[in-house]
Amino acid sequence: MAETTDPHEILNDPVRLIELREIAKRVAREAGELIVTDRPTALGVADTKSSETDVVTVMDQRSEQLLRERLAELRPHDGLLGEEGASRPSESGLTWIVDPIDGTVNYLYEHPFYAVSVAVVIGDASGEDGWDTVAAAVYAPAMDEMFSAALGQGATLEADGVTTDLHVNDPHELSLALIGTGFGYAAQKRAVQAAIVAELLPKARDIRRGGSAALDLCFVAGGRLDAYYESGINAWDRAAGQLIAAEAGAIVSGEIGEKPGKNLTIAAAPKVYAELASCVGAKTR
Ligand code: LIP
Repeated sequence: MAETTDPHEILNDPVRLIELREIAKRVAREAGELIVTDRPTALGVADTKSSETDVVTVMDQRSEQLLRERLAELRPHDGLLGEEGASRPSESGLTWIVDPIDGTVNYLYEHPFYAVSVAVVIGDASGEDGWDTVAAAVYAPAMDEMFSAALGQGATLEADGVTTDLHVNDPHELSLALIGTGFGYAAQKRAVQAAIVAELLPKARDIRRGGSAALDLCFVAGGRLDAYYESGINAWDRAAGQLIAAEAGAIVSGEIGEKPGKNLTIAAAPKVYAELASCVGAKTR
């Protein structure tokens, strides 16, 4: 695939966007299959990060190694940013942002809600929001579900040999909305988040805490959640899911009027977005 000098030209090139989406799906599926087939019988914790509960397994590391190697083969001039440390500067203006296992604690506990998240973005991927996703795939191997999207081309779910276009639900008010959220690994942050969810709970239909931001965002896209919000997630947790949710009709932001970021990520069906954002915004700072 010939590379142009201006990466922004890809925004007007549906064929190239489709090619990037297919690469994202291919490598996400390969990594997803690896973490299932090669899972050791006695999987342990290889390392911890921000706290004793923020764990890394050998399969997080092997999955990211596969993603790094395959993307270097398929897209040698693109950059790379991975949760477990993979990093490569971009020559093309495009960067792949990957989470080798999003929902690592679920994976460790053999809870099926985990995924490989692969996004390709345009812009400065070194920061929280100086980039925009142009193609994405989130593959949940335990459920054999492939969520994907390309900018301006909608979002789909591939499962059981069937491809379905994804569209958000249409709840008319927050009290009828099923809302996903998540919590950080630090006790002090969790106390703040608990206070916010305690205020929200009586105002919503119900709350779900799945454990994978990437899948929570895809579940909003597919109408399995009406909205999702979380404070403290990283670029690799959301880079793919935020495009998939937006392409399915969700309003995706940080605080109202801001891009999603470390402080806050919201993806919501349009009619409940403003009410949810007013409940969870600002207080998460
Ligand atoms: C996870 C996020 C999730 C959050 C978890 C964890 P990880 O990412 O996807 O939304 O609530 O605490 O951070 O650590 O499994 O890649």
